[in-house]
Amino acid sequence: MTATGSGSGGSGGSGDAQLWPMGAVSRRTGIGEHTLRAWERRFGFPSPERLDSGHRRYPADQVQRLLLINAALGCGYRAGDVVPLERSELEDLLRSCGALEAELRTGITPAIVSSVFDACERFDRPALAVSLATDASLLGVKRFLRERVVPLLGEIGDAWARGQLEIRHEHFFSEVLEDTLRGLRVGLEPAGSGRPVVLATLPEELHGLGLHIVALAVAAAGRSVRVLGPHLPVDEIVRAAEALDAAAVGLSVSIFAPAAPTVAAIGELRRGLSPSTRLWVGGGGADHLEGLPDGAEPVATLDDLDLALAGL
Ligand code: B12
Repeated sequence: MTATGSGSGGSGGSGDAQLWPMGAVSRRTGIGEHTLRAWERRFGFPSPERLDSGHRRYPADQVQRLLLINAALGCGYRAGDVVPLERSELEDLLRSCGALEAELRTGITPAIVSSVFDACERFDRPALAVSLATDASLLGVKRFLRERVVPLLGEIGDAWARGQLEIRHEHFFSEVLEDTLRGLRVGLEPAGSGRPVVLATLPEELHGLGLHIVALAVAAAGRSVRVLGPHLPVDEIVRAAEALDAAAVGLSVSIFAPAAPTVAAIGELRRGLSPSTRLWVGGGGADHLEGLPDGAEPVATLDDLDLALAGL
């Protein structure tokens, strides 16, 4: 493959085919640019592609392998022992010294947060998309959602609230994340079975990412799922649920949602739905809703979702 264009180019989608510039690789892996060049000379790895300008561009699988190499160095191995190893050999090695688990258990670190903020500030879609796709493949869907996606959204929201990131950066992150979540779900959807879970937000609720998070979790659990999207009139949700013979309707309610109108809309929805359709109310705002009608079940977290799915 010939590398063309700048680091911001790329094919979109899950990001697998995209190439990382050296600075982004260094920031993501914690391995200095000088070291990356030295390993390339000495060990033949990494082996980036070159632009016409001579600049290096790294495929995503090499970035993943570099992450594992860095973990092995942290375990006490020398570069000469681990840089030439294939990914599966590195994983075996790390498993044997317990480092893979330790590395993954670290969850979200300041280095990850700052590399994500950095990519947002530069609107660097390839870096962000590949970083998310890499984490998803290393962690698996469940842990990716719990240990990366949800904490990162919290960090982005806080950074926006204190003026560190602007709304354009948050929108950019949300768009790339939504594409990533959708891309992961599409691969799982054909295997989904049973009456579907239908997901939406109520009118005026624009926080729709929760729907994509939950949809991916539902698809990963092997259930059929339909996302209707945010800001939907109650009777439209009712009709969709009817048409699909939904096993459950899941609402995502953000912490921003005003309690009284939200509870009223949930009551109207419950009355419109068939008694055989469960109504789950999730999201950061679900905890603050008092007086939920009978038959509307708070299912606030992804752990609660697992239990609710098991009970369908
Ligand atoms: C992205 C974002 C936006 C985007 C949304 C884009 C999109 N496509 O979704 C946009 C730009 C639209 C937006 C707008 C606004 N936002 Co906003 N936003 C966020 C941000 C950064 C992430 C939201 C998110 O997706 N969180 C992830 C969700 C999924 O987390 P969660 O709700 O806790 O849900 C968890 C579980 O409950 C579960 N879950 C979620 N849904 C469901 C559903 C079911 C059925 C189940 C089982 C589980 C489940 O999944 C999650 C995993 O644990 C948050 C920061 C944050 N900490 O959340 C701010 C935040 C929510 N926004 C905020 C604000 C103030 C706003 C605006 C008022 C800004 C403005 N002045 O215009 C508007 C309001 C728009 C509206 N009318 O709804 C504030 C709310 C503060 C407050 N206490 O009220 C926050 C907290 C930012 C902050 N730190 O100040 N926002």
